[in-house]
Amino acid sequence: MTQARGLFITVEGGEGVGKSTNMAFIAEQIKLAGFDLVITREPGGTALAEQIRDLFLNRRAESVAEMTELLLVFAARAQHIDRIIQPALSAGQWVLCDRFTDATYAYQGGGRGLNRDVIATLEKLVQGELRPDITFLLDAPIDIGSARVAARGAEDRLELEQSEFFEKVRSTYLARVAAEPDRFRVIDAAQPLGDVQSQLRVALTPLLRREHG
Ligand code: Z5A
Repeated sequence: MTQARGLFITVEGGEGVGKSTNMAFIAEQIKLAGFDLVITREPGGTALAEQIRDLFLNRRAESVAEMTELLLVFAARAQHIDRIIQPALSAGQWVLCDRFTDATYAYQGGGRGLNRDVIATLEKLVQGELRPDITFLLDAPIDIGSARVAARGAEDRLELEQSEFFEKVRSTYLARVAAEPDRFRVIDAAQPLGDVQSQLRVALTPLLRREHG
């Protein structure tokens, strides 16, 4: 019997909306339901891709060209898919990934203004047919996320951007939800953490009723 492909779940949203906090909650629910889970993130997920993440995020004197930024995230993604995501899914494991290509459309497309068709071309080249099955979008007004990040301190290169950039990121995410409503589960991340996790639990319940591979 051929192995059923695992479920590919991604978590997206602007800065400070609570992705890291809620990744742990989602992972716990999936594991409690008995599924074999790989938890990972982008950019990153392998040693080489994490090095690319550092190149991508570290603050530096030299400004980073928009196309360089785009190619760095797709270089990291190519490695991550080949070494981690695709093997896990093929083996029937579930993959839970903190950000994926929706972030590229939101940040490099919406935020930086790079052409959407160029991103789509790279998406097809690097990913083939691979797309997330389900995406949780943690959505909150940008001032809420910014305040949470500021309280945490030590901002990376992208977190230094102005609010206009983050408004474009948020509106691009919401436009993607409108274009693919079946894939996205939008969570109101402005609520207290307990309420955010209640929303996540409701959204996860039907997924966790699936048969084990
Ligand atoms: N990027 C890109 O440009 N293109 C791409 O293709 C990809 C990524 C894949 C790294 O992502 C950067 O890469 C990111 C986009 C870019 N840049 N930005 N900005 P990252 O995921 O590592 O960084 P981030 O988006 O900035 O995430 P973050 O700063 O780590 O925030 P978070 O994970 O969403 O939030 P958190 O750490 O879980 O929570 C922040 C604080 O808020 C923390 O103290 C929590 O305890 C608190 N918190 C969380 N939820 C709540 C609620 N509900 N109430 C109150 N307080 C809360």
